[in-house]
Amino acid sequence: MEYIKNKFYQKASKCINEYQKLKNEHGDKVIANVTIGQVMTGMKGVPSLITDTSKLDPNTGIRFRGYTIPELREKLPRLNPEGEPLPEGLFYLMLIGEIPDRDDVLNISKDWATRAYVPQHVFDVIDSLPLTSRPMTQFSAAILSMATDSIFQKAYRAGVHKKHYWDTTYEDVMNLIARLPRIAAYIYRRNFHNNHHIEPDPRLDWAGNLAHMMGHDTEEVKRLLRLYMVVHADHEGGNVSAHTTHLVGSALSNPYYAYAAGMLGLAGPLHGYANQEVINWIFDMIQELDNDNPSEEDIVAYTKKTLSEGRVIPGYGHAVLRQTDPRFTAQQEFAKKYIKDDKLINIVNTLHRVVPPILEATGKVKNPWPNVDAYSGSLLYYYGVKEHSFYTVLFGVSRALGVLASLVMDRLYGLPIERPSSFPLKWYHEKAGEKDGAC
Ligand code: HAX
Repeated sequence: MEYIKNKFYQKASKCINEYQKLKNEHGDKVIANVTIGQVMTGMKGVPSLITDTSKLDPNTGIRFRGYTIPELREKLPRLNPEGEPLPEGLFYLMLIGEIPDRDDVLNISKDWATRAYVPQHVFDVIDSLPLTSRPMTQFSAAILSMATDSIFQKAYRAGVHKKHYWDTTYEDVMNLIARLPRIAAYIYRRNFHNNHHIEPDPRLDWAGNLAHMMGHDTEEVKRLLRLYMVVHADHEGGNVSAHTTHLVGSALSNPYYAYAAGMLGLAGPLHGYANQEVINWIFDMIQELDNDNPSEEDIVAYTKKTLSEGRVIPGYGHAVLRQTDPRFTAQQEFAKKYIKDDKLINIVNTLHRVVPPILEATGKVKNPWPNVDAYSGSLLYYYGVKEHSFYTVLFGVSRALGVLASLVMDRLYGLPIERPSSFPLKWYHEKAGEKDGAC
C-alpha cells in the first residue's frame, strides 16, 4: 500500500519549506505573551506546539483538518449507509488532509490487516503480568515490548539520513496501529473471558475486527466501536496523551516508546481514565442509594456530596473547552437513535441536566459542561462491554490514530527536541514584583 505513503509524502513535503522558512526568517516574531497565570495553570493557551491533524476551539469543539464531528459523520466513507464512518477514513484525513474516498479507506483497512501480526513475545509479556495489574498497564507494557520490531530504531542505528526519519517512522506507525486491536482484545479476553482468545478476521475493518476479537461480534457493537474510534482519535496537540507522545518522540525515541509514554498519560484520572471513573462513580452512587433508578434530587445530593469531599465530578469540565463537548453530543445522539430506555443512560442524561449548574455555582470551575468521557462508558455498558477497567484501553487504541499521524509529521518536518525553560518559584515571585518570598 505504498500509494498512501506516497500520497502523504507528496502532500506533506510541500510544508517542509514552509516550516524551514518560518524557523529561519520569522524566528524573532513575537506571537504571544505568557502570563504568570498561564504558568500556574498548566500552560493553558500558550501557543507552543505544531499539530496539523486537529484543532480545538473552546466553543465549537474539535475540528479534524477543519471538519467538525457532525461533518465527519456525514462525509467519511462507511461500510453501509446506516452505519458509522470507518476510523480508517479519519486516519487518512488526519495524515493527508483530504477526505478519502471509499477505496482509500478500504485500502487502509487491507494494509492494516496485512500488518496486524503480533509477535509471540508480546503476548508472553502480557501473560507475565498478574491479572491484578490494570489493563492499561498491560497495554503499555505490550506496546513497549513491541519496540523490538522498530524499523525506525534499526534505521537510526544504521545511520540513516535525518531527512528519511519520517519514512521508517511511518512504517512503525502503520504496524503499531494495525496491531493494537489484537493486543487490546487479547488483554480483554485474558482478563474477563478466561483467557479464551479469538483469532482476527482479516476481512473485517479495523474497529469491526476489534469488536469481533473481543467476542462482541454484533453489528451494534461494531457500529459503536467505529463511532468510538472516530470521536476519541485526536484532540489537538496539547492534551496529555498527545503532548507526551510528541515530547518523547522529540528525543527520537522510537514510535513504540513515544506512544507507550502517551498511554501512561492517558491512564490518569484527569484524562482518559475519567471514562472509567464516570461509570465507577455512577455505580458507587447506585450502591450507596441502593437504587438503580435514582431521582433527580438523589443525583443532585450525591453530586454535592462528592464535591464536599474534595473530589471532582468525573466526565465534567475541560482544560480548553467552554461548551458541551461535541464528542459527548455525538454519543448522546447515537444513544437517542438506537437506545430506547435504559436506566444507566437515563442517569447519564439526568447528570447532564443537573451537574453543570452545580459546578457553575462553585464559582471556580471554568467549564461546567460534560466532556467525551461522560457518555462513553454507558454506551459500552449497554452493549455488553461491562468491564469498566478496560474502557481506557479502548480510548488508547483510538488515540493512536491522531498522535501517531502527528508523529510521522513531526519527523517529516524535522521538529527538534522539545525543551521549554523552567524556573524556581522564587523567580516568578520576583517577576511579579513581590519582594519577600517564603521560599
Ligand atoms: N468537578 C469538580 N471540580 C472541578 C471539575 C469537576 N469536574 N472541573 C474542574 N474543577 C475544579 C478544578 O479541580 C479546580 O479546582 P482548584 O482550583 O481547587 O484546584 C478548578 O475547578 C478550576 O479548574 P479548571 O480550570 O476549570 O479545570 P482544569 O483545566 O484545571 O482541569 C479537568 C480540567 C478536565 C482536569 C477538570 O475539569 C477535571 O478534573 N474534570 C474531571 C475529570 C475529567 O472528566 N477528566 C477528563 C477530561 C477530558 C479528557 O481529557 N478526557 O480524556
